[in-house]
Amino acid sequence: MATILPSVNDVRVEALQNFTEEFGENANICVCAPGRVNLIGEHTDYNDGFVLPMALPMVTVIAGKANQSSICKIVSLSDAVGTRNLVEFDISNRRALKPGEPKWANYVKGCVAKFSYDGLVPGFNAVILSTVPVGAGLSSSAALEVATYTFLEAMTGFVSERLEDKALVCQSVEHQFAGVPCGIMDQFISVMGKEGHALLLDCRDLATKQIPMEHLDDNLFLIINSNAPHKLSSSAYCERRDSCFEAAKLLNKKSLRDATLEDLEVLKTRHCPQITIKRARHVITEIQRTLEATAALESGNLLKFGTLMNESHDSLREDYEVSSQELDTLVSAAREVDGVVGSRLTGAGFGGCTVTLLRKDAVETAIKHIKKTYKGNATFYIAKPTNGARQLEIK
Ligand code: NG1
Repeated sequence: MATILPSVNDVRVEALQNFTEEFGENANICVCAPGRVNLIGEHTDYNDGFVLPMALPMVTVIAGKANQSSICKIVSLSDAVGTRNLVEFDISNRRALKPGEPKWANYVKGCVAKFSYDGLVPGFNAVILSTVPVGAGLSSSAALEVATYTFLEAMTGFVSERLEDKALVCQSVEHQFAGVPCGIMDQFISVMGKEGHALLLDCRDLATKQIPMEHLDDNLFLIINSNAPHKLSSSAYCERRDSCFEAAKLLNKKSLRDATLEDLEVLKTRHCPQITIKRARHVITEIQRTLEATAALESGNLLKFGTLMNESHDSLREDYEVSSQELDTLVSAAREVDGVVGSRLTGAGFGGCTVTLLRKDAVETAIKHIKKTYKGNATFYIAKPTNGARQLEIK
């Protein structure tokens, strides 16, 4: 059986109750922001390419209230950061806030520091509760940033005019307060997710297109968490990013978005290391696959979509070298099941999750077969596309 996630409403109610227990009064603001699964377009966001993520019913909820002081008192109850974690910090000079310990609080501090509002941001009490697993490639960090930013908007009444700007500020928090030089995909989808849709995002000009998932008919996306967290991911992520920038520079191009397969031959003549050529080949082919996959989804050609998912995984394994034994086992076991249309790793790689497109009537057989084959303890979730960050009722 796939794991049944608590509904957003359940998480909301629990967060509000916990706030009352922690602070002895009721919260007057409650917000949530979702994690995401990327269907295709991996390691393309920082190369100005295309990505196709969708927002998940896994969410980070923040319940809170301004507290008439300049102190933020925040309790995190997320699985992510242990059972109960309290942090306090002074925001009288919020622009001067710096990252520190505990690490999880840096996402909150960063948003307070960078919130694009010139007025006074009051201190506040808050409870954070999340169902987005950490280190699984489902964007728990973006969910926390975007939820915090949405909370600040609700508290101050200062709402970003353009959703793009909100996502960009949250990305800069990830860069400067978490030290992760990520692309723009995670924050965009957490802000802009739409029920029943995936989001095609052009990471160069930030143009977006909501892609309806109505053609899925009797099929669905299954997320499988290997529960093997991202290993080596931050150093390996930076190395690959640097290789891509190096390849673009050798080609005198702004980014690999502008490169073609012919350029791989040019790289050979410019003494480019073989490994850099492989990295570039993944990015160039993945950008193309993402566009083809979007067209396939729009026209209901799911077989084509599945084939492209498989090719994406193979390219991530062979050329980008970000898969792992656990992810490869999950993907190949899934592909052995009748009714599976395509399967690939999702997110940065080196652990985390896979995403599989399959017929609804094949789900139980697939889960059984994968559990038998996979030595670790995998968790299975059915992925339904949901809305992006929003305010929730406080009643
Ligand atoms: P995950 O898998 O959530 O860590 C990372 C980056 C994305 C993107 C993907 C690969 C972070 C926070 N996000 O996602 O921007 O580059 O890898 O497609 O590192």
